[in-house]
Amino acid sequence: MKPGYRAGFVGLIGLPNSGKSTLMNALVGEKVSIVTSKPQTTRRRVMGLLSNEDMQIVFVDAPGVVNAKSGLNMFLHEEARDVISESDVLVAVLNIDEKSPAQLEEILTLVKESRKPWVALIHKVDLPELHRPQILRDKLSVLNVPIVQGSALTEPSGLKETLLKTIQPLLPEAAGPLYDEELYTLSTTRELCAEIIREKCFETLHQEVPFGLAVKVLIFNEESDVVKIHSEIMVAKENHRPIVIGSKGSALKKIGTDARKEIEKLLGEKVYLDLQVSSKRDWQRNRGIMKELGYVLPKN
Ligand SMILES: Nc1nc2c(ncn2[C@@H]2O[C@H](COP(=O)(O)OP(=O)(O)OP(=O)(O)O)[C@@H](O)[C@H]2O)c(=O)[nH]1
Ligand SMILES: [Mg+2]
Repeated sequence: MKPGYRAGFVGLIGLPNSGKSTLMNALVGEKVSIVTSKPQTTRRRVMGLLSNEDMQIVFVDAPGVVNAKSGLNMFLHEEARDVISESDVLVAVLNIDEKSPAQLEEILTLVKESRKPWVALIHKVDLPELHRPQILRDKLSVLNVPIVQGSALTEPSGLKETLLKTIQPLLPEAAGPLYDEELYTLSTTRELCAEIIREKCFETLHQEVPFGLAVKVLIFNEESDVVKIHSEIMVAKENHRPIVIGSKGSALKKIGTDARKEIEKLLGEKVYLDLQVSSKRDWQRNRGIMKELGYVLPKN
């Protein structure tokens, strides 16, 4: 390895909808994290890897920071805080369209209190400038922290270059990479498929339905020329089932077709996708089901 080689975990921390997953995908150059226009899309940390001759970064895309003391939202709250404590470097993703300055302050406080090296990213600067960015810059200017600004949506490569230059010196020195340099994510294929299906549910369904919905891949069979995937879409209320299915099955058909096309692209193979919709009342408050879905709550 070159002298000065560095490697480590970089947590992307911000409010829901601040563009963390979009940024993660831009940095890694692959779609590893799902993106929707709805807040609270990311539910569990997603790791995306970037390796070059100078460094290996494991970017950790965290759920948006929310305050909650129970159920799924408490899991999101804990997950974001765990990512903060387990990262070597943090990027505070501060979106200029955030309506609540108090919540942006909260992100800054969380990141500062971690005492980790961090970078402030003023994000979504392609949006029309209101008075907010200047207030944000003024606040940041007294914190003695590197400030980067950009848009992962409209200028991903410029933002990537600037962010990497800023992050590299903050990473720990390392004898070599932490993971195989060919890897671009630590998610399993099953997890990626379940997330793609969930993304299509978020895109197709509205109001509270997507927030109470979870996806589990039950069977993933690659033995024939067509990959067979059977998956369950779980809703938290019985009256959400007919909404997910839609009139004459139209909503479920759209979710299935959109998800199948994207999974086929991911796998480079033909896919048969079967989706069943089940309802498990208030699963977001049931520790057993949450654990099965990988949303593990702390004991107390
Ligand atoms: N205008 C603009 N929109 C962006 C930018 N980055 C992301 N978005 C949009 O913002 C929305 C949320 O993006 P995500 O990447 O899912 O945001 P997130 O922070 O991961 O959200 P959660 O997972 O819910 O916490 C999507 O509609 C994106 O297309 C940006 O740089 N500019
Ligand atoms: Mg996200």
